[in-house]
Amino acid sequence: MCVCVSVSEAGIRPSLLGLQPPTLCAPLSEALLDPRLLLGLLVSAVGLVELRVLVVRGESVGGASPGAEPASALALLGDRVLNASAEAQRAAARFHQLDVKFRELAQLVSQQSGLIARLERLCPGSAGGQQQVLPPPLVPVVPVSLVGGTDDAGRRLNSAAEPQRDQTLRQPGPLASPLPLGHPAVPPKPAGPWQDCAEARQAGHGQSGVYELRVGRHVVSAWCEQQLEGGGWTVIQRRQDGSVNFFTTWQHYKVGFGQPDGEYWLGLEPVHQLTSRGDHELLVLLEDWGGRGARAHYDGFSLEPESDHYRLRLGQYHGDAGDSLSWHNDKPFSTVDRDRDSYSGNCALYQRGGWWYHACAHSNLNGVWHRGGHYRSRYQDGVYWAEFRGGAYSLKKAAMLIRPLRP
Ligand SMILES: [Ca+2]
Repeated sequence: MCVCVSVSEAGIRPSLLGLQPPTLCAPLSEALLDPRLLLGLLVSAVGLVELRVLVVRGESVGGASPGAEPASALALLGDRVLNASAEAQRAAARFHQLDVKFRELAQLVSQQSGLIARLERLCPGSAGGQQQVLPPPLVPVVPVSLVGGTDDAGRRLNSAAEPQRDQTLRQPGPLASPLPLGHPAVPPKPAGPWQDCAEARQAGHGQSGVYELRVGRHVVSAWCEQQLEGGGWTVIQRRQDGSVNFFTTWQHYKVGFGQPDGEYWLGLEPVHQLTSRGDHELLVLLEDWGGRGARAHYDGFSLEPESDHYRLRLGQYHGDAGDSLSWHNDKPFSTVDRDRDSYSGNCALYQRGGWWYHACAHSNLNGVWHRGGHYRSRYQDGVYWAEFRGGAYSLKKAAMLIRPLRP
C-alpha cells in the first residue's frame, strides 16, 4: 500500500495518483517518516484542500512490493492520521490567534510611529528633529569693506558675548538712536495722531522724538526722525543696547514690541498699513563697535498683508553698507512659531529672531545683541549685516527707517 501527494510551487497537495503530476508516492511505512507526505496528509485532514489518499493494493508503486499489508498497519495509520489531524487543527487555531495578535500589534506600532513623527515635527529642537535637519547655512560673506581695512577697534571692544536680557527687563534706552545726529534730551509731545512722521514734519514738527501715528483703527507710538535728510522718517526697528528681547513670537512681531525711544519693533501690521498708502523708501543705518557707520538705502519698500505673511517688497539698493537685504526680497516673514522660510529647518529658531528669511540669511537685524561685535555662538544668531561686517559680527547699533516717496 502506498500514499501519494502532488507537489507544486504552491505547496503540497494530496492527489490521486496519476491525475495531478508531479506526484510523490511512498509506501505507508515510509510515508509516515516523509515530512512532505505527512504534511500533505495533515493539510488534507484539516479540510484545507480536497483529501484524496489513494491506497493502492496489490500493485507496485514506488518500489512497494505487491501483496497484502497487514490490517493492523492500516488501523495504525488511520489512528495516526486522526491524531495528526486533530493536532493540525489545534495548530491552525493557534496560528489564527497569533495572526490576529500580530495584526493588532502592527496597527499599534503604526499608530505610535505616526505619533512620534508628529511630535518630532512639533519639537524641531528635539533629538529626532535634529537627526533630519542639517544645521542652518552660514553666510560665507567676507565684507568688501574689510578688505584692506581694520577692525582693531572691534577687536579691542570684543568681550565675552552677553545674551540679551529678557523683554520683561526692558527699560527705556538712551534717547540717542543709532543715527548720526543728536537728539533732544526731552522729546517733544506734538499734537497727533499723525498719519505718519512725514505728515508731522510737513506740519512743522522738526524735532525728532516719539510721535503718535494713526494706523488703521489704532494709534501707535513711533520714533520720528525729523532731522535726517529732510526728516519725515518713521523708525520701524532699532537696536542699540540689547535691552529688548527680539527672540519672540509671530504675534509680537505682528503688533510690535519694545520702547519707541529705545529698542523696538514697530510691528508688521502697522508697517504694512503705512506702506500700503503709497510708495515708500527704506533706509537702514548701521554702526559697528568701533563707531563706524554705514547705510543701505532702498528706493522701494512695502510689506504684503498678513495673509501673505508680510512678504517683503524691496526696490533698488544704494549705499555703502553693501546689499544684504535684496537676497530676502519677495520672502515672507518668519518667526520661531511661523516657519515660512525656504530652508528645511527653522531659520528663526537658529538665528533667534524674526526676519524675512530665505535659507537662511544675509542679514538679520533682529538677532541676539552680542556685546563687542565678534561673538561665539553655536549658530549665526547675532545682529548682523553680512556685507558690512560679516555674519559672525554682531553690530552695536542698527535702525530701519521708512518714508513716503515724494511724487
Ligand atoms: Ca523652514
